Amino acid sequence: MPANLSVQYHAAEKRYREAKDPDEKIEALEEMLSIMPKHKGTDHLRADLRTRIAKLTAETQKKGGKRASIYNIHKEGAGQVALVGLTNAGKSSLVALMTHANPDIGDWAYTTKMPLPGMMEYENIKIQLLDLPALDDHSAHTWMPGALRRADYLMLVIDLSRDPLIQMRDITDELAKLRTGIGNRPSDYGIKPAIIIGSKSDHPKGRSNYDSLCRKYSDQFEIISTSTENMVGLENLRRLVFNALNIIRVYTKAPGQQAALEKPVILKQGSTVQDAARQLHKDFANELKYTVIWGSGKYDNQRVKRDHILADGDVVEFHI
Ligand SMILES: Nc1nc2c(ncn2[C@@H]2O[C@H](COP(=O)(O)OP(=O)(O)OP(=O)(O)O)[C@@H](O)[C@H]2O)c(=O)[nH]1
Ligand SMILES: [Mg+2]
Repeated sequence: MPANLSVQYHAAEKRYREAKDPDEKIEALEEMLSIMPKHKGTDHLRADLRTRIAKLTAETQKKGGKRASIYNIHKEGAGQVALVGLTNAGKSSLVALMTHANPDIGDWAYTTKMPLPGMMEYENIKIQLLDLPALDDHSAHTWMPGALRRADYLMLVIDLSRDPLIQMRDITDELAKLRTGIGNRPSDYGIKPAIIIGSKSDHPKGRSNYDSLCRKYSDQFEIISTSTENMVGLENLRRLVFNALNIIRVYTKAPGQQAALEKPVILKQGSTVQDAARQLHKDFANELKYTVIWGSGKYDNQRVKRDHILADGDVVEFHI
């Protein structure tokens, strides 16, 4: 075992050894895997962790795997964005408005008890929003680290009717307890990318609280404000989430056919023609003779090499 594994790794390993049920063991193993540095010296150990996770997952599935499936929300769409914040910040109200999901909303504390996914439409794609219990609801802290780790992005929901800076401090502290880092504060657990939504901008103090939030945090996070009461800022929210995910939409077509513009292939920003081909079929990329593209090339209808970097909206025609 490499000698330089962190204190956090050993803490996770201890949790793994002491865990009673397979789901807890899987959680701990996933955490060990996410903490472990990725280089040649850890290849073996990482493969071993993956094997153990696969074995345990197969076992829990055989037994019905109820607990795992309740808290482990299956990812769908172009990315998963988890909503985090203190109680009553307006997380569930946003999910209710932006998706077809039906979360409970209430002005009492700790309304949301379980993770609840909803699909948010952005132009021709869907992005999954994940409503979560309040970060200060400690009864959810057993399973929240896993949910936060699996999410692609965090949406910090800050209630603009209350002091935003105190909320940010409390959120950062609770996230640290949940073994998740954000922004430029040093973290032992790796930093999860995050955006900030200032909610309840309709409140009389909304504007000044938004301004003080931006003054302190706009160098670390993208920040916008919304009101589900007045329906303000919701289109900005869709666009901000899409941009944050760093994804592009590429339309593939066969020669002589129309591109399916309603069915983009979703790729990471910086992906190449070869990556797009591989997404269609894993062997397809090897058989590529040449590719013609419309969009980010210098000219439309241009032949490009397989390492050509694609842009959002490109149409790609593969010739094999
Ligand atoms: N004025 C105003 N009130 C809002 C807005 N969004 C939510 N609320 C109210 O804030 C309260 C809490 O909303 P929720 O959406 O349940 O908050 P939450 O963050 O999901 O709360 P927990 O589930 O307890 O973590 C409710 O009474 C909502 O009606 C808003 O934009 N403006
Ligand atoms: Mg809620």
